Amino acid sequence: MGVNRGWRRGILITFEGVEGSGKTTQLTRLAKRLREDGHRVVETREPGGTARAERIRDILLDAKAENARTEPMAPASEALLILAGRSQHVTQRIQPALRDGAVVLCDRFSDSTFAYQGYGRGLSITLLRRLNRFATHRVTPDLTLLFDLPVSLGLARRRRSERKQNRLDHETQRFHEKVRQGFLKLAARHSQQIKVINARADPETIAAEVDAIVRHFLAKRRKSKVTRRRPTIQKAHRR
Ligand code: ATM
Repeated sequence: MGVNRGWRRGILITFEGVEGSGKTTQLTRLAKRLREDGHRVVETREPGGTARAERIRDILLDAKAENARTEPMAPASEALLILAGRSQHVTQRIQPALRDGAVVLCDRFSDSTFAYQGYGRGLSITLLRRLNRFATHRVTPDLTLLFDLPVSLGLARRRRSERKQNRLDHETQRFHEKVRQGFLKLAARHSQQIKVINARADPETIAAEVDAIVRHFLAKRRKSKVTRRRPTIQKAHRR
């Protein structure tokens, strides 16, 4: 985790997964529940999240057939555009919100870059991590919810939805499979940060699981704040 984890700051929770995993719906539901509990909540997404970054998103996800045929996007170009948007998003929106003590809920973040551009496109994860550190000023998620489901199910859900298909939706099933496996590898390696949720379940069951994970995380964080304060008090007494 990054150097931004002092107890005075807010919390960054990211939502990850393959297409059609229902993460966006769950983000909205969690935001509502946290607000009811009195938290200040910022809902945002990537690619995008600020006016400039949303313009970069448009370039990235443009699915116009003629563009894909005549000038496919180079993987490095895709990665750098994503990171350019992230830098803008982090400095202009996420960092100020965290400094303000908000709970930031972000629909996709760095782990999507490692899964899509790393495992999916085959770019070096080590290089992507270095570039990502540069783009984010080392802002890392405190907690990541990974909504996992079989690719065929996700893509079928996506096709049934009313949302317009984007450039990445047109990628092969094999590509999306590599992305899914990439996410699972990341989760296995960073199990403290990334919690895997079975996205095949019904929305109510998923919402209850999300709630339980987030409540547990917040309680643990409150406890660690208290224990972190104690040594300072004892030191003051000794003087
Ligand atoms: P949403 O559909 O979740 O808004 O994401 C848009 C696309 O952006 C998604 N593609 N599909 N299909 C994944 C892609 N993306 C990346 O490839 N890398 C990233 O780092 C991010 C944040 C998103």
